[in-house]
Amino acid sequence: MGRGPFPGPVPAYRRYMRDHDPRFPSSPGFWRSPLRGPRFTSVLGLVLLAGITVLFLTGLLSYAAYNPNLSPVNDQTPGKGLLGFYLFAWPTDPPWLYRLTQGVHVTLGLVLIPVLLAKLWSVVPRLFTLPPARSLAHALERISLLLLVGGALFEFVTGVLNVQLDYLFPGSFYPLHFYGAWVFFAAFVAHAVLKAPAAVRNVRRMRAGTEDARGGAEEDARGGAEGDARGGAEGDAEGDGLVSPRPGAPTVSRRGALWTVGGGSLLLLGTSAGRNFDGPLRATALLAPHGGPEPGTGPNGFQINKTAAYAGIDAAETGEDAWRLVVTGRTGTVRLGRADLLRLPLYGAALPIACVEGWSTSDQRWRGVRLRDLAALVGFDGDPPDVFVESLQRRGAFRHGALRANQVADPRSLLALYVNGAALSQDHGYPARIIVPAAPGVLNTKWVARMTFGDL
Ligand SMILES: Nc1nc2c(c(=O)[nH]1)N[C@H]1C(S)=C(S)[C@@H](COP(=O)(O)O)O[C@H]1N2
Ligand SMILES: [Mo]
Repeated sequence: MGRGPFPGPVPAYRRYMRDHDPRFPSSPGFWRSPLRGPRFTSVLGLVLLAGITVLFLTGLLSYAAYNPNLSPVNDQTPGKGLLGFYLFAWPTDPPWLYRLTQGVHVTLGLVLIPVLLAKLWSVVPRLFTLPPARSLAHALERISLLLLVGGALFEFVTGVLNVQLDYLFPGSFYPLHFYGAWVFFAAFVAHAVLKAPAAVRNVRRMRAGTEDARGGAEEDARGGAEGDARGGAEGDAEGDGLVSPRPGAPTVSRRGALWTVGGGSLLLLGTSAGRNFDGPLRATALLAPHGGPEPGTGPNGFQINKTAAYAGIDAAETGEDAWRLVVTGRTGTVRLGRADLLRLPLYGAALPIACVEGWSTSDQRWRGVRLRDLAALVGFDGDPPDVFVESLQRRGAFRHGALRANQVADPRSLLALYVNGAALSQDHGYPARIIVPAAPGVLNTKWVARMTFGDL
């Protein structure tokens, strides 16, 4: 085996060469790392099984948090049909709920990158296996793997581009990541159901300690052989064809390689997690666009998503004379200047901003008019409905959002005029912005111009 090309034009010879000549990636002998094998792949696979399940669930929660059913704006995914389901109205308690779920979604997604890459590396010989399909079943399995690998890369790449590059494609990210998630997760479930039992067995055997002392290639080879003896798919499906038949000298032990992957993940954790905290901790989020130092000090010195300049908000439109809030409801329309709002009862609420991009602030002390009091001004006493909020902003994303009745009813949901004892700064939404407990930051519309209460 593997001693060089077989001469001859006979197709059977060629096939033999293809499968046995180590110069071809389709031959197992081409792949020489002694790290590859069922155990290495299984450990990484089980980490991904747990991690990606959490990513999927927190992703679904984020979807639900967008109030996807409220027309006309929050979720405009075309043709979402049944996939647009969600199971409950997003609650307003605990107020840090979205900060937690989305912080976990984004941070965990980043942390899993080294694990995903190592897992793909560990099974890359399979990509080259020839013939591409031995049977219909085999063909279907390989297509499902294509969806699995393609889906994983797609979801991770779109996710990273979105959180790191400050919305590279704000309009299209949402449906792309949404549909990609369903394709990826369907393939992921099929794969996990097929492979998890063998992976668990492989890791158990590893735990049983047979490998640690001796390490590396020899063990994997034996593991693979054992599996084969017990009959391929059942025994060592994860290890099939992964163990190099002619391993090179080890440059790192399998344990060392796992530590390297884990170290990469820890590094990403250490340079990402800080985006969910304030002050010195945020400065540790070296990799995050919304990490780094706070934008200035003082009452308004906390993270800003889009500045007034970016959003094209002209100071002339927000001045006392120019700005009017237009509130519409059952009994008609009222127009209120900032001075009118200040004459209404004002309330305080300590609430965070938690962005879909996985950064958040700790609680800020907001002060303003309760949303339910505004609803009452236009004929909704006691039982406020949904509301559609529009900003002064004329172009770009996030300039409007729909809030559900339970969010309007919460006494902590405010049209905020002050934060931390000072008037809102232009960048934080002066003269007035929405702040709702537990809602994604994107629903906290800044520079509010118009609120329409009623069934959406
Ligand atoms: N009009 C308007 N409101 C907006 C946005 C925007 O771009 N325009 N960004 C939203 C997003 S995505 C977030 S996370 C929060 C951030 O609020 P902050 O900039 O005050 O921290 O504002 C929301 N409100
Ligand atoms: Mo956001």
